[in-house]
Amino acid sequence: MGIFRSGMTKTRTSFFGRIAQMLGGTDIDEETWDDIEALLIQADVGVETTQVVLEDMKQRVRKEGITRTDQINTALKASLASLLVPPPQPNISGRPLSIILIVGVNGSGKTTTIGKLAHRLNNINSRKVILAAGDTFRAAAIEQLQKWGERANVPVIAGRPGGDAAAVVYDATEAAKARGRDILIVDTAGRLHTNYNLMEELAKIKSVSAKVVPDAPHEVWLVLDGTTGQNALQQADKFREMVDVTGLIVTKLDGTAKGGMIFAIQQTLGLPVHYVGLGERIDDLVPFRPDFFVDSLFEEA
Ligand SMILES: Nc1nc2c(ncn2[C@@H]2O[C@H](COP(=O)(O)OP(=O)(O)OP(=O)(O)O)[C@@H](O)[C@H]2O)c(=O)[nH]1
Ligand SMILES: [Mg+2]
Repeated sequence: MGIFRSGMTKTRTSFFGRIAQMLGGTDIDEETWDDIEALLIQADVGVETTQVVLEDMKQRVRKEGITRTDQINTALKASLASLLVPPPQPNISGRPLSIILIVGVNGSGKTTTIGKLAHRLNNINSRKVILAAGDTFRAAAIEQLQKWGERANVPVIAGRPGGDAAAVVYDATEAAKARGRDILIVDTAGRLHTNYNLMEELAKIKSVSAKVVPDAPHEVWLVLDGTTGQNALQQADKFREMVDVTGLIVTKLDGTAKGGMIFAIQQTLGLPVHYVGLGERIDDLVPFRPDFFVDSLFEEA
């Protein structure tokens, strides 16, 4: 809970936390709804999702007989919470080797997230993690992943810069099996959906891993930069057309006042958010908890 509160400070102090002061103790009228609508849109909840929240709130207000604006916070919290679905357990146990493929646009936070995830799964959840440096495209990407591997104390399988990413993934899968590792996390180069070659490469990585381990990859997580707001939604649509995205990780929520985008993401995409990034340090990746998240957006009573 504490890490959500500190990570979401910008969003809380800029938007949601201000609602109590903004509303005071008068009776609810049209202006009240207009004020809430403006606040939600500024926090990047999105136009459509904002309407869903307002409708839901109005129903709650009617049902519970709320008449004064100072009671409306509770209804808002409840409406927001109802949009968020607790993520299911990731599909990464119950077999000798599970493979997680990490994808996303350039700079969304993939490699950093993999470092944090490796640390969490390896050192907190006691799973034997190994990493594949599948970003052979960007200079320094391999070294960056190797540094995270050292920090998280997990092995990294890498090839040559400029080499074939699918071959690296093949080698990593074989190495993972030979060394008895439980979870292979594959880093990939950042890409735009318009880059045909790189999108083809993703398909190749997918099929290579499936050749060595049945049904792999078991999870395909799209990393979305939380500071890009509504743009992230469009990216998600494009990636879904190319690979079977099974879940999301939303990063950099500590660096934005527009953390409301997570409500739009869940409402629009219906994909589970498994983890959120709330900082740059190794333990700043936390499993997503809707209840903690919503609470962190409001000032404590
Ligand atoms: N504040 C903050 N910064 C983050 C978070 N996650 C990642 N970053 C930063 O975002 C920047 C980009 O991170 P990378 O992990 O290199 O992103 P990437 O998606 O691997 O980038 P490419 O491989 O170039 O596509 C780095 O400076 C990270 O420290 C987060 O949760 N919070
Ligand atoms: Mg990277």
